[in-house]
Amino acid sequence: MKLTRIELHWVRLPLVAPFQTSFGTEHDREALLVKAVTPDAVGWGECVAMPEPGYSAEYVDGAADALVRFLIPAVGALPTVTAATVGHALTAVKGHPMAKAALEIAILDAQLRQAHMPLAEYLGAVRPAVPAGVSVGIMASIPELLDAVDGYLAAGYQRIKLKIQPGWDVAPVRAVREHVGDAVAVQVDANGAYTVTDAAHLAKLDPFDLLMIEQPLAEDDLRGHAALARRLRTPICLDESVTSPVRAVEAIESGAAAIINIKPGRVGGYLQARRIHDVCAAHGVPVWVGGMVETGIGRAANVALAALPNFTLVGDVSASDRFFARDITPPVVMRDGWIEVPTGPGIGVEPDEAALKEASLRSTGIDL
Ligand code: NPQ
Ligand code: MG
Repeated sequence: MKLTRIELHWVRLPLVAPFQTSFGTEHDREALLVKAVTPDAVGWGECVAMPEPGYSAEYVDGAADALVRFLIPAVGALPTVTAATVGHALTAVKGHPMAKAALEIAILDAQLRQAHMPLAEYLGAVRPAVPAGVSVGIMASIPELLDAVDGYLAAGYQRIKLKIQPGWDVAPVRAVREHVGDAVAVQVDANGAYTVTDAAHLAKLDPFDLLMIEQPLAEDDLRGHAALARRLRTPICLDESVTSPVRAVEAIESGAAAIINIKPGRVGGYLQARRIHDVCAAHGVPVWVGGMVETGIGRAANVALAALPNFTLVGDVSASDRFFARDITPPVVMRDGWIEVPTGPGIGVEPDEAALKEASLRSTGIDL
């Protein structure tokens, strides 16, 4: 396949409600979309970096700079390109996994559209639909939190994830467990807001029968997570810490993680995400697909990934309307708590011209 042009599109979508996590409060989603143009097809990818480096070191304009100056020229220099060779061509550039992932999936989408093959089929999906889970932000009060949870359960979500931080942990989790009863699947995510000295405090979450506690400690603290795991009954899931298949094995073998959250952006792409899925399966460790408040572009691709066999836990795979009144693609929808895996070629969706125009902040194109 010959790449003729790459475009970057900066977009901003208002959120239906503010989304607060331990690293900040978002009122809208600013994202970067990558369009790969070939003589026979175009493909789309989404860079999940946020405007500020709060979740990880990457941020939108840094990712765009890395793409324009290093990553796009590196794939542009290839005589011919397929998605399976993109990763190798980009290894000379250190870091920037979210930027790399966006470029790779845009190229893969173009390639699969040309081949009339859905992304799910290419990745090895084994189910036609995936269960929908929802991530619930930190709220101003417990009654507000219970209202939000009630709304998501009424909508059909099969699993609730509560964002926690010091000062918003035991009391809201207790309140939710008492409110929803024992049958509802609940887990929590701290985005690294605690330290290992909080072990006794975090053990107070044990009575609430949580599926897991996600990333309680800092990204680089595998030893701390292993030590914490010995103090908790609640299983530990790692998100930010797992940046590669090697890191996944380290996390598993050190006892730091019993479960792994896989986000294609965090690990450098859907192919790397599949490798982590495979290595976790080989270790008997279940995985689930994380979310980064994606537009329909990234969301549709995540649904395809979640259909692989070892994605046995419910992911942060929500309908578009969890976050956006108007997505830039036809919305990803949930029916009876399930989201259908796209069956069209490539990622199965593309931006709606008018919606993209409305959300657009700016764009640039590089002819190759
Ligand atoms: C997580 N996601 O699992 C994250 C991180 C996160 C769905 O909880 C705007 C854009 C706000 C991306 C908040 C979920 C965000 C974001 C949180 C990503 O850690
Ligand atoms: Mg997380």
